[in-house]
Amino acid sequence: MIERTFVMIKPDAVGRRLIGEVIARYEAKGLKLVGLKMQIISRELAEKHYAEHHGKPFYPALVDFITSGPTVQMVWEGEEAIAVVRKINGATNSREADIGTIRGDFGLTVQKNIVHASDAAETAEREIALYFGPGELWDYSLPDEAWLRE
Ligand code: 3AN
Repeated sequence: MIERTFVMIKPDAVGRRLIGEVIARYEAKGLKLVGLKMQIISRELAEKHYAEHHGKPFYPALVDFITSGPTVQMVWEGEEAIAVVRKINGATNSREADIGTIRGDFGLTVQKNIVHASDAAETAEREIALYFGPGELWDYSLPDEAWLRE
């Protein structure tokens, strides 16, 4: 099934000049970029985004971190895009993430783990709506799509 998923490149990866490396992984896989922006997110938005983690010990540091510098917001589309992107990203703890994944190749910590991606269809819908207005996502075709769909 063709899905859309929300991905955010976190301040550590922007600071380490890894934006291109991250985007290249999703493009090489065959996913299609349908929305893209860069912003330093407000505390209010960060708190909405991470509402499910409210009350956990790492929550205050997580909100501090995600608002500490520029981030890149994206929506990627493709066959089972939600699960595929999570696989490309690797495990939350970058030290345990498999080599070959984004976190496994570029990260060393749990919190500063390069990327965020939606973990389920409902989350993807909620997160996309949190960061993108309806006029900011693009429907378009690419000539290789027949090779990348079931
Ligand atoms: P994922 O991003 O892999 O879905 P979640 O949803 O469990 O992971 O956690 C959201 C974010 O919170 C993680 N990306 C990471 O930055 C941070 N985080 C999760 N667990 C911890 C932890 N034990 N210590 C510090 N930060 C954490």
